[in-house]
Amino acid sequence: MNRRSFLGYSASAALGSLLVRSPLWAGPPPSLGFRFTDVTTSAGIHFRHNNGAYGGKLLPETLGSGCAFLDYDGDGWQDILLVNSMDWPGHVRQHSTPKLYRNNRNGTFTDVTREAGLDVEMYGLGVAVGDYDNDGFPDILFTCVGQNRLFKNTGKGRFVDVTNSSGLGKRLASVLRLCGSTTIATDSSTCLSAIM
Ligand SMILES: [Ca+2]
Ligand SMILES: [Ca+2]
Repeated sequence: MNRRSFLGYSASAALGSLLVRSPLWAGPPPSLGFRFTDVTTSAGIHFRHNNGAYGGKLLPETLGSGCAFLDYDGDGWQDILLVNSMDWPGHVRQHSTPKLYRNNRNGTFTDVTREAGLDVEMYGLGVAVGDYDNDGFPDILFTCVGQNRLFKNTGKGRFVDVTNSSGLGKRLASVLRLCGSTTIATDSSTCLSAIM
């Protein structure tokens, strides 16, 4: 047995011994003390993501999309925002938008996308929530294939697209600085910074 064979044999033997003794192989795992139950449908969430796939096998189709919990109406109950993509140009088959679900405070949610002003097609991938204008209401930044979109929360149950007025128009990848007061403060001035 040469040196290389000996080292390979030793490594295999050590790994085998480790696996045999590992708790991972010692039977079923202990109870965690809790379980998750799928309540998507009973909670009123009827969302289907559209990645626009038509056979071209484009990279963004594989990236999925983001989601966020946010209390957009300030009632103290977390609402749900689900990012959506869309059909590719030249292969349009359906209208697909992000979805906003308002918390009904009883374990169910109501689709308020249209009345909230978010019935807007975009090839969304990710989302960030923050109060960029420090008015106490969380705003929404979608990161997209193409134009990123910033929606300002009016505080009256609606969002307004401020992408262009905020200086984000036609900036597909940028670093911007947004004044706000919430979770992504990067310095003592409590200003939000976003990197896209
Ligand atoms: Ca809420
Ligand atoms: Ca705000």
